[in-house]
Amino acid sequence: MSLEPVSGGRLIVVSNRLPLTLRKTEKGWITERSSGGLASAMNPLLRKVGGDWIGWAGISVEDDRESRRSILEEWAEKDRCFAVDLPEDVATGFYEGYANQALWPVFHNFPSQLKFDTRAWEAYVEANRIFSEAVVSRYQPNDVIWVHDYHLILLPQMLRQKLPDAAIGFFLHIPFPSSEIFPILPRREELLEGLIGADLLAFQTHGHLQQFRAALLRVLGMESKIEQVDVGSRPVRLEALPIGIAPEEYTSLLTSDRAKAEQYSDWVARYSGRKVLLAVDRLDYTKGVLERLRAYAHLLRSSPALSEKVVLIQIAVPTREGIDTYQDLRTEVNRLVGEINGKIGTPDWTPLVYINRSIERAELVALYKLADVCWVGSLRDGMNLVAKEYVACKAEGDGVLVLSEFAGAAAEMGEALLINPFDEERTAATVERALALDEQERRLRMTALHNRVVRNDVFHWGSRFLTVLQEAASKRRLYPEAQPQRLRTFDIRDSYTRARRRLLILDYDGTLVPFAKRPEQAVPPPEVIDLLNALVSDPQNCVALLSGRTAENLDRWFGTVQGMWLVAEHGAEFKPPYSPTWEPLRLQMPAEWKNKVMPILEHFVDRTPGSFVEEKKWGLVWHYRLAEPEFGEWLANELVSMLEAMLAETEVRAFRGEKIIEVKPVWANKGEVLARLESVCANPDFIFAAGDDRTDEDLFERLQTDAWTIHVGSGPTRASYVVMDFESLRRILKLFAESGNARRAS
Ligand code: ADQ
Repeated sequence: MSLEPVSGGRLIVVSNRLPLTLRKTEKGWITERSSGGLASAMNPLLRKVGGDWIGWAGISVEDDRESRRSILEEWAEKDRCFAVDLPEDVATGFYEGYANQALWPVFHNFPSQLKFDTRAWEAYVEANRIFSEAVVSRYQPNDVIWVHDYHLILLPQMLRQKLPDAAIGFFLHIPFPSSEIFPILPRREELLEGLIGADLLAFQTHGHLQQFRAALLRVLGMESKIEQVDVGSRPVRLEALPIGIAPEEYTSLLTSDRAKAEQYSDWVARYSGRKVLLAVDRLDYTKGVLERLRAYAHLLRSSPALSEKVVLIQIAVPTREGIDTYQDLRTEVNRLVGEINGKIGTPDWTPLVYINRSIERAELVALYKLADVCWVGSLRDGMNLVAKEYVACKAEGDGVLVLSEFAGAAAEMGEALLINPFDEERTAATVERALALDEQERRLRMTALHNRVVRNDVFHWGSRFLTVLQEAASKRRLYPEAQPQRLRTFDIRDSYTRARRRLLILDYDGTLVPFAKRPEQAVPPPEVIDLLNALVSDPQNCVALLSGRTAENLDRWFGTVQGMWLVAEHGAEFKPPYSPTWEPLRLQMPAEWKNKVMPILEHFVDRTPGSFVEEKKWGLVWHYRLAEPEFGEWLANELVSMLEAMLAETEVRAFRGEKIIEVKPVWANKGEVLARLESVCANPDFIFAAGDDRTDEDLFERLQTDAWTIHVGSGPTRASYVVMDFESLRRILKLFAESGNARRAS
């Protein structure tokens, strides 16, 4: 797989931090490697692919700008790392404020840690804007832009406005929260709108992707497919792409670094006779360090046989220390470390080795190699690279991974021993089991994990992201050509007149007549009945009226139009011309699901003055045209989210229509009926289909490109043509009727 943009352009990576960080020492500014998962993963990838990296270089104040400048220039020249400078107040509000005290906690399901203030939000917007300018200034046509993570959620849309044609991808490294929690976030609409400016949105797991789709539906009322959401007529591709590591960055270190190899031998001697448990985390409350320490204390207290036989090495890198919560966490961790060693340790045994600093990569690898068990206890984590790094260092198949089921890694590392880190007692029991696992099982599990981590490495991930992004961008570029055109009456009349066999498929509400306040008020006026009679009277025509209405309703209104196909409830049943009876499209009974869904809809009726439920044979419809518009839309989103979860395993779905939510079987759709119509009206050389809402889109999608598919009204559509309203459509049908009459007369 290739990693280079096929467009011939360059790759521009944008993330909050660069892989290099500036640190002020007594001697002045020095360059250090950045810590954290994003830098660990992207650094090797970018070294291989080549490309520019745009990111923030850390807080700077006016008087030290000059002294930093030469270092930043060197970064740009040597490493192609381009630093964005943020004014100090913007940087603080953006990074410590909205990004890390609003987005981080809420995205990790810790709403109680949410702190919001408007100034921090404004700083977040401003920082994203400054980033967008930095990208625009480097961008050249055909470049591919890859935006990373929660700090830059507004960036895709900002870039789309400035660079409408650019290929823009976004990867979220952290989880996406459930649709119950996401709406808590102040400015949630802007966040979602920011994201959907991209061509590709990728998440660590399918679970996160599903939660994102649920949030889109609930907050913006936007429906999506599993792999795509349409923003107007612009498609946005959705993907789950679990990140990997560069295994050889770890495995090569033990052999290449002699000093570390010696240190490793020292450690092996020091811990001989003891089992080593290892934990490596940024000191963040989402990583479950406190919970781990408590579970460890529980284990030691409940299993005295382990006394002096095990050691837990906990590496904790300081992080975000400007934020109070992190300082409190550090204090509590320190207290617990003291308590465990003080109360459980002996003169010959320190049960817990606590290292509260960043360590070198080679040292980390030596520890991975040494550890009998790696204990990843995240309360919530996008992926967790430590789990993968440990496994990569276990080529011989020794070692056991204990992994939190709430880390994204759990979705693809099923051979690990999974824990619920909130359950102290059972976690302790699982760790005990890990320590005692027999060799055969250990090898079996570790070999499977190791092979997978090596196979699905970060290059594989990067290459897949860039391939999908470029596919998505080229698909979008094709879309404008597929935009519906205005219908030219001359062309269609000409085509109609020349045709020998015609299939005309018409929707009713919103297409032939305007919407009425209540469904029963939309009685067809005589003009429409005359028009339909004129069309069916032409023996070359096969006319079908496809509606969401019930069979009984269609009979009552169109029973006098002889020779027309009637299709009721979006395709659930139909009546051929001159037939006295209705036939179901599938030989099925309307199912019992209605008994479960009806009480929910009734509950929504109670909550929404002016709304009501219509019961059909095959479906149920909640109408809210008369409800207060904003409240109605909000409740409609709620209702669809609730029904989607409830009906997930069934063949019934909730569909949004024009001020309605319709619950019906998936197979009852206009696209399915088409096959039946085409089998009776064989080989038509003129196919005409007109409709105004989403149910008609199923039909347009099924029809070949040479069919005349007409969307009535505004909004996105797959139809080839649009007309303004029902009156415009009637004018076209009148033209058809007149040209038929004229021909017969001549
Ligand atoms: P992080 O939250 O930073 O990343 P993680 O995936 O565990 O979490 O990555 C941490 C990285 O830092 C690892 O590469 C690890 O080796 C390194 N590291 C940790 N402690 C260290 C120490 N003391 N010294 C040196 N290095 C240390 C975010 C998301 C994760 C997601 C990654 C990548 O929160 O869920 O896996 O991005 O997408």
